[in-house]
Amino acid sequence: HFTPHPRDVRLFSSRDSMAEEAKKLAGYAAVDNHVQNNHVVGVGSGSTIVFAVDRLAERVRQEKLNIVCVPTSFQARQLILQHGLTLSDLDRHPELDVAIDGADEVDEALTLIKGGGGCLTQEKIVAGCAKHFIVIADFRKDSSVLGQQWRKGVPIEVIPMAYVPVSRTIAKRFGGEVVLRMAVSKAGPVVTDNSNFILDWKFQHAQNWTVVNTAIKMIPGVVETGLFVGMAERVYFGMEDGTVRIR
Ligand code: ABF
Repeated sequence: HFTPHPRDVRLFSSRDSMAEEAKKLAGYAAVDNHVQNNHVVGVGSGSTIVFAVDRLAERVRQEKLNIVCVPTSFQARQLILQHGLTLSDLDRHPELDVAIDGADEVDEALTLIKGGGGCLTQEKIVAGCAKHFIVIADFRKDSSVLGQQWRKGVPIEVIPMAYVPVSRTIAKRFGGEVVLRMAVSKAGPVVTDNSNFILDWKFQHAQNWTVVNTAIKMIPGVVETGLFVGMAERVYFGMEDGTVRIR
């Protein structure tokens, strides 16, 4: 067991609480700048989006906005309902004005790694239906090259029966290591909202993400990758100094 020195405990928790504040700054700024009356809004997953939904609900109440929300996950659906927002889906609203979502890592070109929470497929579908896809994140997600901040690899959703051949193909063609994501209890694999498994591909070095993303998607059994290439229009980073940096 690792027991940190009391001095470091204080350091850790202050960085963490700074990150929480930063998530809030990013979430609030994105909602204030990109959501207007009569908008259909895609609601992402994770912990940062919680702040955006808080702000959205506040604005709906205060400004009497008419907003419809499309969720990217079971969690997002619960958030929308708990906040008393209007829940919809892609059947009724296949075209969204804006989608707002978190990310695990963002590089200079706005390429994202997403799916740390396992909701990448629905997140990519919803983002793809939005006129504007806006990402919110704290300063820890900002990276010049993917892999510097997020160490867990690229999440890939697969059909359960294909997880072994897909893992082998990816490792053989692109290097690195591919692991099946296990539940916290270790009793079995993580199962997604779509009843699939998640592989985490720990790549060794930066790649041409456009090429790699397309190639991985072509492997039979792959449902979706957590690489979001050329999708994000803008990223809001909450910073340690209390400002918001927009890329
Ligand atoms: C979703 O939640 C995911 O794609 C990403 O993995 C994660 C980000 O979560 P958080 O905001 O908690 O860092 O957006």
